[in-house]
Formats: sequence, C-alpha cells, structure tokens
Amino acid sequence: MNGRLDSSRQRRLLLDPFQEAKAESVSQEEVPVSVSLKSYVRDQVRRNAERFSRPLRIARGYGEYQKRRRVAEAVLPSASYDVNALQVEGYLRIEPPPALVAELVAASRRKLTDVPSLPQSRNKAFFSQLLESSDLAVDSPFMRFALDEKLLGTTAHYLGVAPFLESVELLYSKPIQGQPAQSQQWHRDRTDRRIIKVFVYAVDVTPRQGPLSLLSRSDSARVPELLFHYVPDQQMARYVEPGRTVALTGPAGTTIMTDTQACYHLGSRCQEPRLAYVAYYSSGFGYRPRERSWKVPEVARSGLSPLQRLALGSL
Ligand SMILES: O=C(O)CCC(=O)C(=O)O
Repeated sequence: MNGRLDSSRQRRLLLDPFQEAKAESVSQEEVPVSVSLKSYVRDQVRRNAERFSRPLRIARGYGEYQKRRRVAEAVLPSASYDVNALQVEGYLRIEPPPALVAELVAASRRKLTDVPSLPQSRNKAFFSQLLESSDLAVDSPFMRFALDEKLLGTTAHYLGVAPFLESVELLYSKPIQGQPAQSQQWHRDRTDRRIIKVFVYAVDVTPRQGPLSLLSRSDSARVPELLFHYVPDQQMARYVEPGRTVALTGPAGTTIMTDTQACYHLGSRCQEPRLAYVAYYSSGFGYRPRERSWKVPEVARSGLSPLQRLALGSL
C-alpha cells in the first residue's frame, strides 16, 4: 500500500479511519520468532553489560547530570501529579488540561487520516509509527504535550532528575493473526533505572483495541530476573495470577503515566485498531545511548523553561 491516497480511500478513511487497516491485517507468521539458548545468553549478557554503562555515562556528563538533579529538586509538589501513586503502583492515570488532550487527540486522528501510507515497523508487524520529523517541531501539538510543564515536573520528581525526552511516537496498532509476539507479550523496558512512558489514547480503548496492560510494581517484582525478555502468558501465570493484570482501558483522551521499566506490561493485542500517542522519558543517563538528539532553533529555545530545555537535551 504505497503512494498518495486516491480519493475513494481518502473518503473511506474519513468515514472510518480504522476500517481500512482492519481489512489489511497482517499475519503474525510474517514475524519470525526464534528463541534459542544462544539468543537467551546474548540477551542476558547484553542486559547486564548495558547496566554498567550508566555510571560511565554519568561520569562523562557529570555537570549535566548534576544540573538535572538540581532542576528536579526545585520542582514544587504543586507542579506535579501524584508521584506517590507512581512510586507505589508504578502507574497512574492523570488528567492533563482537557484542551491540551483534545488538541493532541485531534492532531493524532488527523495524522492518521492524512498519512499517505501506513509505514511498517521494522520488527513489529502490528505497529505503524505515524509521526515524521516535521511533526516534531517544538510548537507542534505532539511536542507541546510531551513538554507540558506538569508532566515534566512529575517525571522529574519520580526520576530524581529532570528527564530527557527519548521519543515521541504515534502508534497505530493493527489486528494480526497468530500468537502474541514481541511487545504483545509481557516484558519490561530495561533501558534505565527508572523510565516514564506517557500513553494517550486517541480512540476509545476497550479490550478489543488491545489496551496497555500491566502488572503493578510489586507484582512485577515477583517475577524472577533471569527470564527471557519476552515472557509468555503461561509462564507469567506461574508467578502472578492472571486476574491481577491491570488492563488500562478508557475513552479517547485517557492518559496514563507508567514506569515500564518497573512494571511488566504488554499491549496492542487488538481485534480492532488502536491509535495511541506515546512520549518516553529517561534520565538521559540510562543503559543505552540516547535515542535521538533534538534540534531546537535559537528563537524557540529562549521561550522554554529549564525543564523543557533539559527534556530536549539543550542546556
Ligand atoms: O502496544 C502497547 O500498548 C505496548 C507498548 C509497549 O510495550 C511499550 O511501549 O513499551
């Protein structure tokens, strides 16, 4: 499905943006899953080696790290959502200003309608990431949401440092046949000691749209460390009763903050398409190099707060 939209497809998408991809659902068989002892050992070695890179990164960027700590300490409790719930449960439903959410939902839906073709994620048959670099100007609805001062303040409180914005994505999840694969299976994002992902649904999400589903921090802690990265349901059931899964359903605009490093999670087990915006924050000094560097024009920079500048890696 390449090329510009013909007018009949444009009409269909406008009438029901989710109908078309349903018809184009792909088969899970297209994603090869090879689980072997070799890949297990490679995964474990990589996981542990990556952890050791964090102190080295902090040593190399010590001045910036200290600045991130100072800025986080200066965040007032009133400028933050309930960080305690995040500490205890590992996730939190929040209610950002309704106008900000409505603008993001509308922009997300427009993006889906306007996209000339659904880009195929390299390794996940069920995902299309719809945002392009032109959507990520500092004043775009996608970035203004990610740079919301209260969201950054809460994340700073939780991480203990002013966060770095690793990525902003608009994920269109398609129904596919076959067994759950990759992030449709239980996993934790082992990329930093703590991270925050903020999900905003751009459509109503019921169990049919494959909600983000997770285990609380304490339930997640019951799962042994030495498992494969992706844990099938049957194996997870040995450690945590399936009934304890928290399926985060909700109407369009539902906004969830979660530490996907601490909490086992999965999602996109869709029977009907889902559209979700995801902003991902780390300390900027995690187990891996930063996912990207942001280019902030000088004129835009002067209008940003210290938290916003640090989120963009600009000191
Ligand atoms: O598709 C989903 O809801 C899960 C996404 C996920 O696993 C992640 O962002 O880490």
